[in-house]
Amino acid sequence: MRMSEFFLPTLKEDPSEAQIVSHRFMLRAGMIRQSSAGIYSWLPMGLRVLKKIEGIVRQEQDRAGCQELLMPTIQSADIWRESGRYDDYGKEMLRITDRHDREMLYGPTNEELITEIFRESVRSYKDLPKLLYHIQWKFRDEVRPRFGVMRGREFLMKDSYSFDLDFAGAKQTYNKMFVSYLRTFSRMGLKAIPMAADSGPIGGDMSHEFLILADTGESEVFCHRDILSFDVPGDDVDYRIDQQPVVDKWTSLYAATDEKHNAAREEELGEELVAARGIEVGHIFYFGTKYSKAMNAVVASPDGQEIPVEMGSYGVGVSRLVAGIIEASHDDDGIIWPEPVAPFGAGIINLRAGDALCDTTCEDLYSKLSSAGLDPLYDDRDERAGVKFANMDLIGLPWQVVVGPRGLENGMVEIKSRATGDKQEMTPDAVLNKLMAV
Ligand code: 5CA
Repeated sequence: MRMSEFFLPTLKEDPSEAQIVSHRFMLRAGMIRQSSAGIYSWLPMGLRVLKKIEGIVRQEQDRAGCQELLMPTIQSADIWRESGRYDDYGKEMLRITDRHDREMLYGPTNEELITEIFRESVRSYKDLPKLLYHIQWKFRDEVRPRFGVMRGREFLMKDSYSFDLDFAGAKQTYNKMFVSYLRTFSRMGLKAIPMAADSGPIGGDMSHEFLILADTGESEVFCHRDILSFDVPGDDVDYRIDQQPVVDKWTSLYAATDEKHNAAREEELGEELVAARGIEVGHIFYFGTKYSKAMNAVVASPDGQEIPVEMGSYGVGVSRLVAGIIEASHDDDGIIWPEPVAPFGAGIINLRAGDALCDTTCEDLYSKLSSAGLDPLYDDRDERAGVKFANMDLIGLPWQVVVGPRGLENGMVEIKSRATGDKQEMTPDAVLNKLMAV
């Protein structure tokens, strides 16, 4: 992409409505624009990151044997009456009446709809287990939408739903999702800590939240410092084997949100206790037969009896993650994208657009990096160097290749790592080799 053609409305000044750093940088870096309270448009720069995050979430769900489908945003009130949640959900639910006076709603979550799909199609224990997910916009009419996409009203969620014959199977599925979440967040450069949690309006009796640590997190969290250095299972993870040992390890040390925190542990753990703030990026639930009983989702068991299926649900805040990653990775000048979620692989800064040698060197780098699939963003604008540097730091691409007349006298360009600030002079060919190797 050439910056001169890119739709990138950056802001020089800090927007006054932004209270936290991710909101400020998302607005300034031209990623999002508010359309109404808690509802945002995703501009090209923001959408690129959202898609990258979605891609990682999808890969890790698929790897764990979860199958993608797509349910609508608008649901019928009828199924929510069956589960008993239509009234319970209160004002958070956006209710709509269609032209035939039928009551509809914009889905805040999908337990009811997936249970309806399941009960119409699955009859026998032989079809179990099943694990399904979708990535779809949700709406919750939050009392206080704030912090940009961190707590929006409309937000993108990945939600998975599991169906098992018995508790043992359901627990194994829960463990699998637990481990796939550790992997998902780790691939985005995040350290997410699972913490036992209350299940709230979703219900059930086993639940973990996944929190990333950041100063601006909404919840106060406490954990044993050793959890921060636990290993996450690698690409060779085998989900056919029960992941209970991994779950046991990750839940063996103290970790709690303020709701569940036991102050007595502070003295006991002393120096080993980390008190910080956290952002909830995922939440998993086992709720047994809560929905299957209420909505009559039954299967024939091996001995011919009809029994309600055991269920769980597993959510990732996809749009919240965009803000969460920025909270965890930035400096005073802007965002520092971890490579796997960066909107572009590298930026090329032409310090003197119009200079023949600068232009041809940049064009050559641009076309070779593009062919190599590195997706470069080329700042070809006729702007001052200071403006270009500030812009590139703000949008936070992992690598910046700086091409200027002085370096080119010796055939050299400069490459800078956004994360470390390290700069190295090298030939354009050496830059290509270096970037292709990362
Ligand atoms: N049905 C279950 C699991 S699929 C569920 O809805 N869980 S949840 O309520 O915990 O939401 C899942 C994730 O969505 C949360 O962990 C959080 O990361 C994200 N999320 C929830 N509310 C919002 C919001 N208002 N804005 C942005 N992200 C949100």
